[in-house]
Amino acid sequence: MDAAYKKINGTYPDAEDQGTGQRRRGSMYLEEETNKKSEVISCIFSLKEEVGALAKALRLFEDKGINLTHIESRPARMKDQYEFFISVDSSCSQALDDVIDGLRTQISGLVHELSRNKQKDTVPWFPNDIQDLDRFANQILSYGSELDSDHPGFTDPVYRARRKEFADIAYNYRHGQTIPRVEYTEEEKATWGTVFKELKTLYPTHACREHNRVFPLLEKYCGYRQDNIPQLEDVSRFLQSCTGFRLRPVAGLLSSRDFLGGLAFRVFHSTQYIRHSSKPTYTPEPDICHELLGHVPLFADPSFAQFSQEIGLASLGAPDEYIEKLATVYWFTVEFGLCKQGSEIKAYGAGLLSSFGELQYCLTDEPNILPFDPDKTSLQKYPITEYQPVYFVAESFEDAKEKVRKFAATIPRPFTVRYNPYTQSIEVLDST
Ligand code: HBI
Ligand code: NLE
Ligand code: FE
Repeated sequence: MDAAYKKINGTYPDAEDQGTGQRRRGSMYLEEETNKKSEVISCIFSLKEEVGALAKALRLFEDKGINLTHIESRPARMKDQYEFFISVDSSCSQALDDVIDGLRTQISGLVHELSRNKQKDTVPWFPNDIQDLDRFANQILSYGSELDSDHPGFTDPVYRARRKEFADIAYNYRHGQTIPRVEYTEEEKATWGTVFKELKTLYPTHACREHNRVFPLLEKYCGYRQDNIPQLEDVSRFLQSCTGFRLRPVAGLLSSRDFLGGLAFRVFHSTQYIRHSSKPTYTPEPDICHELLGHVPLFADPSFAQFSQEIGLASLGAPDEYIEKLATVYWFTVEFGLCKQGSEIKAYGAGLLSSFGELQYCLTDEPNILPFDPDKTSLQKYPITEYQPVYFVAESFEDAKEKVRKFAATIPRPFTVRYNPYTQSIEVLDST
């Protein structure tokens, strides 16, 4: 396993689920997820809640000699139904076809296959309807073991147990539900307080004007305060009233394809847990500080919201190598972007606006600053566990949007897509 991200199909961070990640020192670069050799195949099937239903389904796997590497259950959207999420190794690919057939005909009408080695020349699956995003919940990635073992929370059993509570909220969440409120501990509130206070003193000089314009509204309407961690539900409602963007809780990192797909629907997958108290300055993982202080203010800005959705729409059904490029464009804009404002350069990337360490660093003369140009930016390598050595500066959100649109037009797709906000679904227009 050589990828910086690795699929664990489960709850973060579970040592039992960790494979043997190759250790590399110094900077760790994001590698193409698509180069993973050993694929896992997953599927979800639903069963009526009755005695023996699961045993019957599992017998199909047993009969074909398939070894399940993962199984979990959750209540289905339909009443009296349970969903089972299972994974098998890709060596079972052929036998799994038979089992899926068997499930469909004998036991459960509803079987969704989630990740199968893609055949050449086929368009990768993408969500068509906002409810389809429910299918992403179990597809969580972990950083490689280098990060896990370096992670200050890795050896803290209390922190790990807490992370599992948050993961369960996200796994059970369905589109349209109210996001469960969380009572944060005193320690968690103290961590938030430190991050909030330090960042608030930097924003007037370091953050872009759009961020500074929205921040007071979040203080007024969403409970943004040093002594209070705002609730995702309240923030999501606020965002919906500004730009139609909404939040949905997520247990950890999604694949680039899934994550960008959410943006096409103006849905932002948001973590709910907070970083470990020992390192408030910078964490490589997204956490609630990152989402609420970094991302949320900009998703309330109409021009930026549209820019983000355009990246999402461009990703739908795109070939793997273009997903990689779009994810890189996303990284250097939405996550770590700088922009010109008058004669100055300011930060608009959420990864900068949520780290009081990197926010200061990014405007010193230490890093390299290059002009934003998707053709070049999309090819730039970057570390994911330390301050960025390179940043790209956009002329404005409008200019960045125009450039990304031109770039997206070069993605080979036999169709174009349009979002229909009335039905919250994707319209596919044949362009062949
Ligand atoms: N998943 N939950 C979550 N949050 C992110 O910010 C995120 C992600 N997956 C990928 C990702 N960000 C980006 O780095 C790009 O790959 C899109
Ligand atoms: N480094 C950021 C922070 O410390 O808030 C998080 C980045 C998530 C991609
Ligand atoms: Fe982020």
